[in-house]
Amino acid sequence: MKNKFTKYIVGILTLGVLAITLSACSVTPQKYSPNKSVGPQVHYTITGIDAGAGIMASTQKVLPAYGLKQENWQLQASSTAAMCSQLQKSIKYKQPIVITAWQPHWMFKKYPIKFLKDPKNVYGKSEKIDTVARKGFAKENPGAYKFFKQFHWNSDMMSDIMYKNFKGENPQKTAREFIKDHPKQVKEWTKGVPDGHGKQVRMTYVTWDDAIASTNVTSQILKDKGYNVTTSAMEAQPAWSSIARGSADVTTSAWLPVTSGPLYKKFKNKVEIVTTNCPGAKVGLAVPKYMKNVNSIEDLRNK
Ligand code: PBE
Repeated sequence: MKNKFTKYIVGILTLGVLAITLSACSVTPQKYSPNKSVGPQVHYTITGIDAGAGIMASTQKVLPAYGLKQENWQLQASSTAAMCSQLQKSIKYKQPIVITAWQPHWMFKKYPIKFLKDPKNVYGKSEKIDTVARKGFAKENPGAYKFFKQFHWNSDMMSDIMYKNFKGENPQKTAREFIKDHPKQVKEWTKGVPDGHGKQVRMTYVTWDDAIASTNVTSQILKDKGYNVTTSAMEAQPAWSSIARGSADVTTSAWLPVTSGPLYKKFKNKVEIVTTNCPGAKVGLAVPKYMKNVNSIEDLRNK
């Protein structure tokens, strides 16, 4: 009798614990509510990317500039991939999320998101992607320099490449396909560029999607022209300092004037801006389009 009773109690307890555990696991955050302030809905958190990115530094300036610091908003560092998978999950359940975003990038092709207005222009009025070389590169390697001076493309071309890479295509293969599909552009970029005869070109880049795209395309074209091109992936700070020191020659992924601005300022005397290779870039915060009442960074503040 006693034994039976104990079993009964143990059974009830087990069920109880199980029920609590299951319900805890299945708690999904609430859907976005247009009638409530955004802050509490996202736990005053902006989902960001790797800490070394320029967009992270700019966002740290956004917090005080828009009065979000007082509300204890914080910027959470992660990675582009982690941020995008968080975004994807939120979109699936129509939950609120605020992310750091930039264009050109495939995220605007894949997800229904919108940039928030930045009336204080903390992220800059008009960003562009520049090619930056060490001082002396033009003189010592005029052929390759000429190519980089002539290398200009646009956001659409870049986004197409980035999206293919995102879907799992090999970036070198994507670059070769792009070169094959754009003979006119490649001809313009290589016009008057002499054969490299094995001359070395050392490129640096950070493994951000845009830099992977431009580094693969340019290095492949120069290789086809007979140059001996090396590409080294590193963090943003070493990528710039190696060019400044002269242990690397060139990078095609400087977001200026604002996003990579702090690094440019630091190394300005030792580097040269060769050209703008992609105009019309944009950096800022973004939210899913269903967050109807959030259209400006100013809308993040409690009403
Ligand atoms: N990005 C992409 C980088 C540059 C390229 C905007 C994430 C950044 O420094 O923030």
